Amino acid sequence: MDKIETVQEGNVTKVLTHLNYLKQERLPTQWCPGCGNGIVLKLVCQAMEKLDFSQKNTVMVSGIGCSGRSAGYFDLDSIHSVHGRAIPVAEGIKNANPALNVIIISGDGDLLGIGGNHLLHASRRNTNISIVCIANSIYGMTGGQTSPTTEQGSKTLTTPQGNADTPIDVQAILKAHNSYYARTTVFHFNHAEKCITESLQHEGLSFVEIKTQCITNDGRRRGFKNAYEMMMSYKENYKINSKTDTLEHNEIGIIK
Ligand SMILES: Cc1ncc(C[n+]2csc(CCOP(=O)(O)OP(=O)(O)O)c2C)c(N)n1
Ligand SMILES: [Mg+2]
Repeated sequence: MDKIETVQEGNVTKVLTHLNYLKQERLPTQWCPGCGNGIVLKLVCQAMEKLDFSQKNTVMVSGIGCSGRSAGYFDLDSIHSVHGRAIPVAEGIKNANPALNVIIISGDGDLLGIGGNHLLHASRRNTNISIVCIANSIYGMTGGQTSPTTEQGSKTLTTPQGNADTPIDVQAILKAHNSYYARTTVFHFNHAEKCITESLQHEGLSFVEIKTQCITNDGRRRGFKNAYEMMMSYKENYKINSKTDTLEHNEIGIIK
């Protein structure tokens, strides 16, 4: 298939060069209609383009899950690694060749659940890699079990009466070791792009927690009719705070 390079908007022809970071013959993605993962891919591509990242000098790593399929869509060296192990794989690549930009895109279950211990230690080492966490608050691929970012009281496949536990405080983990942490949502598109762009520029470990909707295995159990309603709930529930060193529960921003 030819590469999609332009789109016509009225009289204006827009050049979509950021799409050249993706294997366009693999599009559309396999993700469900309404899934937010495609938005994250686009944001990462735009951030890479802004920083003029070369395809030869950049490696994309994912773990396992719906979001774990992200790495395979990029037209550069990429690894769809094993569950929970995206971080050590990325650290290995970076240590072997520090000249590479090493980026992880993976899920909340993968990075904070089974892979949570690796995050603790990568943050302690402050390894110079960039992590983009697709935080859909659920184990999407396996049917909608609770994940470390599931809100307290949230109904999931494994907590039909509501989740009793509090979500993990990722901010605290990253802050403890002076690493870069940003929280954003797929609704706040420009904010999310800024968070990712700055994280790619950061020297040391960076972690962007991006709230993303899963209508299929999360939203529908919580009374949302469609993905649009879920995205509007991000607009409603999250406010940008660019003047703080600690984000409250309902705030999005950058801490570094
Ligand atoms: C060692 C191991 N344990 C369990 C699984 C089953 N499994 C596959 S994906 C997944 C959860 C992924 O959740 P998340 O990282 O949040 O990704 P999402 O599907 O939500 O994008 C699990 C438990 C596995 N593949 N390997
Ligand atoms: Mg998930």
